[in-house]
Amino acid sequence: MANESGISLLDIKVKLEPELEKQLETHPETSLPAAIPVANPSEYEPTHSKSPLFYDLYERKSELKNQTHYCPGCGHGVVHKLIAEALQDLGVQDKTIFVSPVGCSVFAYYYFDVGNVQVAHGRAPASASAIKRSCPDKIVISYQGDGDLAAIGTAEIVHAANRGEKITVFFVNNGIYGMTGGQMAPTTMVGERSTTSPWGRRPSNEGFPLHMAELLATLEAPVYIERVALSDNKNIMKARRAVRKALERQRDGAGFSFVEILSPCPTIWNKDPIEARRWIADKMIPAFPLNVFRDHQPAPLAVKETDPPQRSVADVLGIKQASAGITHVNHGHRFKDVKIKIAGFGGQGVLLLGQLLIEMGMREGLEVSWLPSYGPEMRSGSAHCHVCLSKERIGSPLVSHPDVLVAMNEFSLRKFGREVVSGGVILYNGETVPADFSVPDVEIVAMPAAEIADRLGSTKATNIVMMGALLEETECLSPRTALSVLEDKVKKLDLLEIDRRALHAGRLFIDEQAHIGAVSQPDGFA
Ligand SMILES: Cc1ncc(C[n+]2csc(CCOP(=O)(O)OP(=O)(O)O)c2C)c(N)n1
Ligand code: SF4
Repeated sequence: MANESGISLLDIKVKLEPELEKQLETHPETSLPAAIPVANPSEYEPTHSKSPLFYDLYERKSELKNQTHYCPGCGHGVVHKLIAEALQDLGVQDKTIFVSPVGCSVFAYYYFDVGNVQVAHGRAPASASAIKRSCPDKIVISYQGDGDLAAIGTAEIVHAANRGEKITVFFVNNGIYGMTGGQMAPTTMVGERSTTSPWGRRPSNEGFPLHMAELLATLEAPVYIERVALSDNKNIMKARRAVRKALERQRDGAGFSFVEILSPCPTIWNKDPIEARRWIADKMIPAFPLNVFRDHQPAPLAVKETDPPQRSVADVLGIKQASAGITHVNHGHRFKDVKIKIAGFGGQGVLLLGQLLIEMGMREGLEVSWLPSYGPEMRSGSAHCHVCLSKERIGSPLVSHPDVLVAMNEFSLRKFGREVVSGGVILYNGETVPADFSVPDVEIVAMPAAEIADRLGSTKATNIVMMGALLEETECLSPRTALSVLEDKVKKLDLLEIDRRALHAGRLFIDEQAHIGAVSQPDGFA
């Protein structure tokens, strides 16, 4: 084991040998010297030191500063070391991205001095896939426990492997949920006790353990799959080679590589570190045989594939490029940011209205966000969306307290009306505001938008009537931009004509009817 200066005790002992002998002569009654002289680190050349892949300092709370996050004898530390040394030898520290999920494995980000991303429970292979596809030159590692990978994340790992994502997955299998105190994992062995299988795992009740390496080896795409164990030094050296090989495969641009590591969890197993290692050898290896299940170079694809067309994101999404398409509007934006909530039933164009607004915002050079929210019943179930238009970067797309609420029905008015900020506006699609409803210091405009749209030729245009009203009432975006967005988005000419008139009608309603005696905000928006 290395001390803080990276010099092993063995090195010190060798260098001190003559000194020790002299002291033993003067104190023959003890086998230890009276005082071991303090070694001067500058006199020694370290033969073994901490991998530079690890941070110099492991940050911990002051009362825990002398220990790592891992329990004594935990396998995570050993696996960390093997990975760090392999990355160092491959010279890929600066291009490695480590994806840590939930469980004791999450602590990896306190130790590895590489790019670190933390993701939701079980989702590491999905996130790692996205990262690798966006940054194909990076080495992307998904580091997962067995609860994480084989329970909550079963789908993610199977599909990432099946797609042959060019990532490396290190699967630390300790047969239990470590971090949460020892619940049964999919890998818990038959007869093994856990807090949720106190009588031992029974196949009749909890099913058989999942063998992930074997399961993934039934798929065509993976290029390398091996199971190794941290039971003794010999097996640790095999694990070292497996870790290295998996990373080399990724470096060489091959496909999905996976190393399952049988690893001790002395704390939950209630064993000391030595017993825990012995238990791996005696119990786990027979149940999870060590093997190379797959080791081949990627075979040429049987089906000829054409490269996807290289198009910009804006082009694929049908968005006009911000710089090319910015419309310079006369009024300028008088607000820093506007938060809008649009709510109603599915089918009322609630989500679409939000999308149209952010498209307009983009064309006017604003930062925008749109967050939809709807239940399982999209059509006729309730739906709402959050829209932010801002001159600055948007921190969160969630709108808890809107400046403007567009309530497409009474249910939404009652549900979200009281969230509107003081000085804000509610645009309500209804003849009149219900007598028993009011919000202090908020302007409520009731307008029969559905009727207006119906008269114009289609109730489908109700949302566009509301949009016209919103633009006129708040002046947050230019009607000219609205028209150009509608012209681009609405393909049916007859519907486009109705939408044009609906936009105009909504604006007119605010100008000629709603504003008689209504109060506008001094600067458009507070
Ligand atoms: C979505 C979600 N569900 C459950 C949890 C609680 N949780 C935290 S860690 C953990 C178990 C992790 O076990 P494992 O993946 O085996 O890792 P280990 O701690 O043994 O390394 C669970 C269930 C959570 N954080 N998030
Ligand atoms: S609970 Fe188990 S897996 Fe977690 S740090 Fe402790 S020994 Fe390691």
